[in-house]
Amino acid sequence: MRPARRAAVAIAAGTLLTGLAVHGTATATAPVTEEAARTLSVTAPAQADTLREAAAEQGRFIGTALNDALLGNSAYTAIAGGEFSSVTAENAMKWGSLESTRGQYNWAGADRLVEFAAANDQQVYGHTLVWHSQLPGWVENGGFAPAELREIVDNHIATVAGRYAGSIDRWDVVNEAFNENGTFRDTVFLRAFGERYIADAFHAAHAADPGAKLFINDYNTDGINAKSDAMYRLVSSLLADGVPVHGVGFQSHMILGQMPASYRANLQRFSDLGLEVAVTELDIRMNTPADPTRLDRQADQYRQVVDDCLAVSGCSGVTVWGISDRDSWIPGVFPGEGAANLYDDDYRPKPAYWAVLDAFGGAPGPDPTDPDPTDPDPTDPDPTDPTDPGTPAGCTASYRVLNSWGGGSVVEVSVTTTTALSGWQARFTLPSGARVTNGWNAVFATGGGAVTASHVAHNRVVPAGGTVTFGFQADTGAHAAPAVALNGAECARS
Ligand code: 9MR
Repeated sequence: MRPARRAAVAIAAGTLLTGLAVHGTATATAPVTEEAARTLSVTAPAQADTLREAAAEQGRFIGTALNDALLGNSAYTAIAGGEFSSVTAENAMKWGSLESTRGQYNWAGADRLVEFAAANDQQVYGHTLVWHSQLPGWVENGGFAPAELREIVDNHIATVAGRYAGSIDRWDVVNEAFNENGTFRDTVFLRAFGERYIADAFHAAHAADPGAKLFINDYNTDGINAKSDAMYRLVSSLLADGVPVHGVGFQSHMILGQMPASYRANLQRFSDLGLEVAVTELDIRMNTPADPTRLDRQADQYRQVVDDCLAVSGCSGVTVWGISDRDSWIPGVFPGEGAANLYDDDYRPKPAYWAVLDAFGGAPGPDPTDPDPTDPDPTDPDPTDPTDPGTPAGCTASYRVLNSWGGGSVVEVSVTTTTALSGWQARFTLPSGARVTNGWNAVFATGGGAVTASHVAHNRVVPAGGTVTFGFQADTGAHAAPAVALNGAECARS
């Protein structure tokens, strides 16, 4: 069965965060009114204020690795859908996740990712078809004769790439094929077939999904060194042999202060072969706890990566490996290190986020001289501090249950403010401890039925007389509209 791409768009379009998307959703449920159009115009940014908008203006994608287990977390999905234009499955498309038992596939996580991407108008970066790690024991230790292993590998590639054909923009066909000294890594595949397993995998992937761009991906190939030289020789010979290889992925798991000086030149030489290059798993780790000096240096290093990608015409985009520091693989593998991502443990954007946004030509971040840079305006609510309601605003609010069923409802809230805001929180209470399960145009926190909806980047600034509209799905059926308070002041109903 192919994932229901169209259905997913209709169901989950609400997780989109762009202005366009909001009105796309409105179209599905109610005609776009003149008032709605005005709302769009007051919130439309002069300069891109999400990573995905800014990157798109440069003709690049900005991606993240999605952790399937976190797709129920609304703060996580709001960022994943709103800020990124490409998603890679952090684990869900690996052989060990999909086919831990021979011939028995578990598609649930990979399907969810593809559906999430369709709902959020995102590209999908498939990761990964042939890799020595996260390989099920039955493949690794099966003791198969080469002919049988050939069939197993071909079947796996045909089944996985075939299932998602048309939904995947790029596939990491082969991952981490090299040792640090540039020799081929000793794997079950190399032992059975020699290095031709790589060309064979590309042919098999191309046959299964002729539309996908096929990549080879590795780590510690970020600068010019023995390992990236070996990668360069390999892809040159694959191209010469007519193997359908289209791109090289540079994982870029970096250490603070250790950006290879030859990073740009390295990307460039692969681009000069006519290949696409992409930064595929970027993170920049440091000793923890992080401090402001290290976070600023990290921001500079992130900026440098984006600058280098933008300077290389074949560089199609940058994927960061996960959203927040809290969800990163680093602390588990490198104890005492972490803080490697663009968002902190509480999903607040770090200096690195603002640097990436700025490097892509987006809106400038907070003023570095601001004593509380996470609080957009001390007179308005600090989105990171639930006890700071900011300056109360005069407001009117409408709370509309658009749709409901036994255990769920879809709600849209519109709030019009009499005073200009540069940051806002709307609060209201759901019946008997119900929760927001996902939402759009705001970040939601729920506790005991009380809901706080805080602005997101694109609707942070609201002029006097302006309206913000956000919505959510709740795990409670039809219910009466509660009072809505904006920045601590209860709004008149409209
Ligand atoms: O981030 C992934 C982590 O959750 C897994 O446990 C790990 C298993 O090997 O893989 C991590 O992702 C890796 C990626 O698939 C390939 N390049 C290195 C990444 C970090 O280890």
